[in-house]
Amino acid sequence: MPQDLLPPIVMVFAASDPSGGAGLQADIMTLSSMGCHPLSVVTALTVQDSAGVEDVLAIDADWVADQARALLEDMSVSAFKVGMVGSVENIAAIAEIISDYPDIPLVLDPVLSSGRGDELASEDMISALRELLLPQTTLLTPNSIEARRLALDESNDEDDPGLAECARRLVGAGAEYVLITGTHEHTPQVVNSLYGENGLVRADAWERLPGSYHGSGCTLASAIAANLANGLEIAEAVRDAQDYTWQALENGFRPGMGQYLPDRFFWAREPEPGEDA
Ligand code: PXL
Repeated sequence: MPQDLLPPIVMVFAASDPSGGAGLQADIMTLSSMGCHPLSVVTALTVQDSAGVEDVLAIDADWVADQARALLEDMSVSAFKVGMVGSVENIAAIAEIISDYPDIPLVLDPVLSSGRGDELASEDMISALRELLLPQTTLLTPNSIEARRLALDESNDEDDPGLAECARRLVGAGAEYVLITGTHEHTPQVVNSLYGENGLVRADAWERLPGSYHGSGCTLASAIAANLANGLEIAEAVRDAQDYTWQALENGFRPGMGQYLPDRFFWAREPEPGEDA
């Protein structure tokens, strides 16, 4: 294959979700479905099913750093994506590596808890994300709950200042752009809002789907990373990735007794014209 026909390469730092719903597996499927080649650096292992997370084992930070360094000395990456990190030490290791590649876009999905509410990040990890990774982030993709947790000063019991103000603070803390997803807001449609240094850049409203999904945030953040790696500008990357994610959710399936999983390869299972659905 000629070198200029290489698929764009995206390095993800994420935790294994053996259910294939969220985490590293969601990232690998999404990036592959969108024409990229994923490099997968494991930050933690989890024990979980489609309902929730039972246990987490963080990988040693030296192992996280070694997995990434070996690949980065061998290949050129077009984007980084960071999901669940596992420990404060892992955040420090990832931040140090990414600081050596200031021109490569970084999508940071701040995974703080599972869909069921299992805690996946401690307060120390939230502080470390804010201090070490936010200043290097091209696009932060919190849901509205994560945006409030990252932006609010919990020490002085502040009232909710609204999502636009949370975004303003997160940009102030160093993120170039912030996409706050609105699934958890009590609105008829799901409204996802992209903010930059001058405030709102775009807002997209989507029909609210009836199911409860495992891995929608990972899918969206990876789809954006794929689009950035494919050369799209941020607003277009965000819009197109929402469209892809919405279709993956609409085609979601329920393999167990818990949540629905997105079908990141919905296009491969669509009937051909003339074929019965
Ligand atoms: O959806 C966030 C997420 C990311 N990564 C892993 C997870 C989860 C949610 O459960 O388990 C490994």
